[in-house]
Amino acid sequence: MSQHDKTCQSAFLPLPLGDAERALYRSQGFLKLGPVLNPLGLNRLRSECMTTWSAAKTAFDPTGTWLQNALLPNIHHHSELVRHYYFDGPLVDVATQLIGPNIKAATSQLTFKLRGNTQSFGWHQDNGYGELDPYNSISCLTTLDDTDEDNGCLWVVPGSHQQGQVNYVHTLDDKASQVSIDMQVNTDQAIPIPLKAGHCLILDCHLLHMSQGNTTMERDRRILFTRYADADAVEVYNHREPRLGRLLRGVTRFPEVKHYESELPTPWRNP
Ligand SMILES: O=C(O)CCC(=O)C(=O)O
Repeated sequence: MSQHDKTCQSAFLPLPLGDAERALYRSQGFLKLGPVLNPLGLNRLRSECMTTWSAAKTAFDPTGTWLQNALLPNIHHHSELVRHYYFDGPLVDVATQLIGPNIKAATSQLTFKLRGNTQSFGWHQDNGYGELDPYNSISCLTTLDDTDEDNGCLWVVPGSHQQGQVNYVHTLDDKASQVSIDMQVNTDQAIPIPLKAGHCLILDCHLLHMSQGNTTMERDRRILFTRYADADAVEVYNHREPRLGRLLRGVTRFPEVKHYESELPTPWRNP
């Protein structure tokens, strides 16, 4: 490991899960973990993510879509610390404990609601947007700011993952060819999940969740979203082609996953 890699690693804090936490995850479909980063690591992660965000995005547009206002994909292409966090950070060990020994990286993106971004993101299951089989992928939402109900923290329906995939329809938003999900959901049991900056919310792929807008004018709500899947996970919506992403632990039956590198610019590929 290079000196630089060691410096990145020292930004992260280990997240060993006990039996009680694993049992809680199985029964409620989510886990609050943290802190995941030390204060210096959090500052650096926030700064690298914000630099990338500012270069790519314009100010909040109330007539724009969620994709335009709040989402930036493949953030690990742009930030070295995100790459380390996504590929070698403590969440990879969490994934092995919740999914199994064979793990691949499935998604990295920013979901930012900067101050005044009042758009909500409706109830959904992550497997409704990108259905992966087996149905055990995890979404990890690492907060870069303190989050609460005022600035758009996540809401979940505890235990809702146990019903599996809920019926949904995709609606095409003609403004940006955006796919959104309309879903009838019983949200009587919904609870907000406020989190301190540098902590993480882990979600089962079938857990119902949403977020309200950020109605504050002085506090951002920035989240680094990473998703991990079984190394053999296939995309149900894409003729069951294997989801491409770096193999992080264990083995895969798919050579294209085992040798997958093309997502990254050459200097950052595996040697
Ligand atoms: O960042 C948010 O407010 C919601 C993100 C989310 O639920 C998702 O990307 O699945």
